[in-house]
Amino acid sequence: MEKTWRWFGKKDKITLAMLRQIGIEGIVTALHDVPLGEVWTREAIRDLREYIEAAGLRWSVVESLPVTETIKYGGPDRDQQIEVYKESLRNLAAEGIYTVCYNFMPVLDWARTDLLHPNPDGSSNLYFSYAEFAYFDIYILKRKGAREEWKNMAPLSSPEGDTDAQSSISKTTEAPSGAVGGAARNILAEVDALAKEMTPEREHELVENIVIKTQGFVSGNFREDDEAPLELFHQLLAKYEGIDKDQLRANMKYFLEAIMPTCEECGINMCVHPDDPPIPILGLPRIVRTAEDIRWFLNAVPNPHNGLTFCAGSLSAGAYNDVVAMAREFAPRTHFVHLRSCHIFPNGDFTEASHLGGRADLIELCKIFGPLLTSPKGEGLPFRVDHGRTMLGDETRGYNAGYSFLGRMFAMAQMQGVLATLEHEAPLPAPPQGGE
Ligand code: DNO
Repeated sequence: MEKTWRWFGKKDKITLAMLRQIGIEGIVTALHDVPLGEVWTREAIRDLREYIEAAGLRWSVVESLPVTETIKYGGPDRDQQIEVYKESLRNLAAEGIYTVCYNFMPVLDWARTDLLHPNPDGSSNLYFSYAEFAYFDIYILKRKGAREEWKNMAPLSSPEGDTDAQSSISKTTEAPSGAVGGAARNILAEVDALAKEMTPEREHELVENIVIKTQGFVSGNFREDDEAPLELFHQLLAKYEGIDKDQLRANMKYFLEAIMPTCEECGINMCVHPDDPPIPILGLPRIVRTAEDIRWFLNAVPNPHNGLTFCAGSLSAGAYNDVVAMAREFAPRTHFVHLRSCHIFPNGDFTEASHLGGRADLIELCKIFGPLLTSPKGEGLPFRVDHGRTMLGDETRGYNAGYSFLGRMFAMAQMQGVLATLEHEAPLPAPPQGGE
């Protein structure tokens, strides 16, 4: 596998020179300064590519080329936005960048309620609490219908009608005795109890965590300097009125069918990132969260350029996902891998486990993905460690949430060790000579 690292551009406090020292081969990045919906010009791409190459690295993957909301909800300007997208794809390919990660999550990209959740050993992790997220939805956002939806929410239950998912819940989730069963959890009661002890500071922190600190740097809808993020939230949510799961699926299919000829022409591999967390939130449908969903979009547009970012972390946060079985099934259409693993608590809340622990079984995933090559030149399938603990002073350095240096470096070293051991046990065949 190709060892890559998500780097946030020239302003990133983690420099390319630092990454060279820790064995990174490829860079995962984006043109973070280009406003949403504008073309990525060839000049701007070339400038960043050359900067990366001058440091002895290569720009391996784009994460993300954002799909604007209008494409997701099917607004009147979606065709124009798809043309913009195609032009950016052509420009990327012309500069030699062929792997493009994106997501199809409405309004909110990834979500966490606590960005520095303390671990017993003194380091900290990202954490998702259903009750706190529901508090944000009901008491802060005051979204219409939210109370009713949370009343029926059972964090550990599988999506309706998905029998694979149902059987994997029992296989993969430990529930210590005396624990609250997910299905029986009364989230509303927890939210109301939380409301009694809530302070303005904690409310502010929740908004910061859910809207600003997690979204601001990923080229999503919200920016760090947004003065009225909640208003923007409501405006965006309103665009999705009447958009259910089937409609969102139809819009994804429309987008993929429209861009596939360009991808074929330029050799671009698209890889959608799963929904994180893999649950419907804020009354919005989420369509890349289970094996059934992934099967659906791969079959709906059965073109090898339409593929998946296998984010083991996002998938392992769903109790109904058997991550190893999914890796086996979807490896042939996987163009990019995020190595990360979650631990789900008995009540459904989850945190990010060590890269050698949790539900995802990253060692087994390395066995599955390790031997796969992405090009005739013999480059391995690109992977990056996703997130990582915040440790040993990372917290004072101003890194983006979930993107520490020492914590991620530690996780990367663990994965490098796993890969080296596997290769030692079963060496890979030499790559074909001569390239394309
Ligand atoms: C969060 C990331 C996501 C991801 C996008 C891809 O840490 O994994 O923001 O980059 O969803 O489009």
